[in-house]
Amino acid sequence: MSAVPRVRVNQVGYLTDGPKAATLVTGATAPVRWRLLRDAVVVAEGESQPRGHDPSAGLDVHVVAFDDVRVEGVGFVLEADGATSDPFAVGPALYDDLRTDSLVVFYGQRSGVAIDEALLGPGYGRAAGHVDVAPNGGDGAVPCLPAGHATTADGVDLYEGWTGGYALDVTGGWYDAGDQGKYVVNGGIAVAQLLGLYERAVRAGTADALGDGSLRVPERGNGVPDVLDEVRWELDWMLRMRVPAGERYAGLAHHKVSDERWVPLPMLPADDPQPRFLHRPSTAATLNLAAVAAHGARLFTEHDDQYAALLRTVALDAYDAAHEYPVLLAPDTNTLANAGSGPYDDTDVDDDRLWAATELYLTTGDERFAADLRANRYHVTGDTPAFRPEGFDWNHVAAWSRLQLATVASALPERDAVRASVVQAADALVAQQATQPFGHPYVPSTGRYDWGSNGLLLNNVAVLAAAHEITGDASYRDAVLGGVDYLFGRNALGVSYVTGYGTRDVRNQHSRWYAHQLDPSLPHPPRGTLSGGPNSDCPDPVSAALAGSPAQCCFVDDIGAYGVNEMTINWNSALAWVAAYLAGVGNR
Ligand code: 9MR
Repeated sequence: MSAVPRVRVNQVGYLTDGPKAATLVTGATAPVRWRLLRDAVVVAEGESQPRGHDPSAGLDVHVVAFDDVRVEGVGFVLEADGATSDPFAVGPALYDDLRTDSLVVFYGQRSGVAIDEALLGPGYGRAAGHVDVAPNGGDGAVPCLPAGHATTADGVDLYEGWTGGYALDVTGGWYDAGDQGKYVVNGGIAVAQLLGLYERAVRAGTADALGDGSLRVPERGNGVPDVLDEVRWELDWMLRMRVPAGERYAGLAHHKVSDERWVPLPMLPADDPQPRFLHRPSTAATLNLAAVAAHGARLFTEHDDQYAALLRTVALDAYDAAHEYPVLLAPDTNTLANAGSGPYDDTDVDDDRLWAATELYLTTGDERFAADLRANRYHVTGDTPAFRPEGFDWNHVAAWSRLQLATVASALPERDAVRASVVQAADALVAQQATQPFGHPYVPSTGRYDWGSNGLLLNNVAVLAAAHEITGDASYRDAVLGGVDYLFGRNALGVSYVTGYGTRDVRNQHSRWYAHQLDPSLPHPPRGTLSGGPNSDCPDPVSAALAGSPAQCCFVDDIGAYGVNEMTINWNSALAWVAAYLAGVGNR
């Protein structure tokens, strides 16, 4: 591929009536002339705005704004300062495919079932993983983590004597990322965002685009919206993760099921030879279950009232169980417990509690949950900010709760205050976005980009989209559109972080089965797969070579660079939420 052009654009394109801006890398101190061309014909021209040195990119840059262009078509290029951009489109419906592609990625993460290449695409079929077929131990009867596995070198048992001593059928669910683990706490936010995008589409009148037959999933044609079918695959698994009655911690959810040791790449799920274990239950996992079961109960009512009733009961029981064990934490250990899985440790579960109370309140209208919201330090009446410039994620769900409380109909007396808090958070993001010559609303207070920065950025974008819904003010929609340009190429490296979208798209996300880089007989990740993106910590052996680089440059499209270039369900759910919004607004 040719060298990255100095004019960085959204390689997918710009919505006809949306904002349009690019970033030019140049040492020029004065404005330079730019021209927008199609088929060598000048469509528009103007002068750039010098923006000086951008520390997040380590580059001197100008902004090229061409908002007034309304001509539709493909093959536009921007020329400035002797450089020519990658080609892009201008059109009304650029994100329709992404709405479905980003969701079908979840089908490819399914565990416990063969993946049908007729659905996911040629070359994407694979045998069922973890179904008790050798060499897999399978997930049909997974034992609890052996005693001693959570004991530190100093002899501290971080599981406080818990040994479980039973086995559970935890077949199904989604693999969290490029590994073979299944984790309740990143499954939770992923389910929430898929349910949330459907719920939002219902409010916006665009749910037909997500209805039965809209996705390439095995359940298409069953009369249920396909996105709900996909969600149910994970919800059913989360239900299986509950501690059985009569056991210690009965009613809580196990934090995760994982391999004992990491397996090398590539490794198809069906070939995974590692023993698998259930890790100790946690309050966070249990509150995640309560939240998404309550949320699911609301949305499944119309399609399967028995399932909805079951989810409602599960949610209430989980909420009560979490009340009984308010701070049972999943430790971040370097013991054997975490020798084959991500820790997903979380020392603050008040936000998880806020979220569970939120969804239970929205589903039941029960005052008990409103009272719990008021007592929570993340609520509007509390003293802890729910929104952070770093974005929300699996570990910080207070902001997501606010978005839900602000947009889902309810009789909560504080609802207007919640809505105002979302708009205030969006205004802060818009102000930060204006400082960024690459136009992205992600300005961490430390200047360092976190693990999964692209997912965090997208969740900031979701706050902007919620402000659009709340106020009807189109400037928030423009902020959303400007914000996603970064993901599709308007960034320091000129890459599109979504596979299959743009000229220079990322394709080698860390995955044990989409491992084309290591074994050409295996596919790349499917279209619509997001890469986690720049991570200032450069925590893996491949990205380590980039340590100390400007934040945006801490990225490489290499399968070994798991700290900067993995794919996960919780980042793709952020992408799917925003893509569903974008497809909706683009077609109006
Ligand atoms: O997304 C997770 C990120 O927020 C954490 O900082 C990081 C380190 O604990 O782990 C990330 O999650 C990874 C998990 O631990 C293992 N599977 C892949 C996940 C994405 O890289």
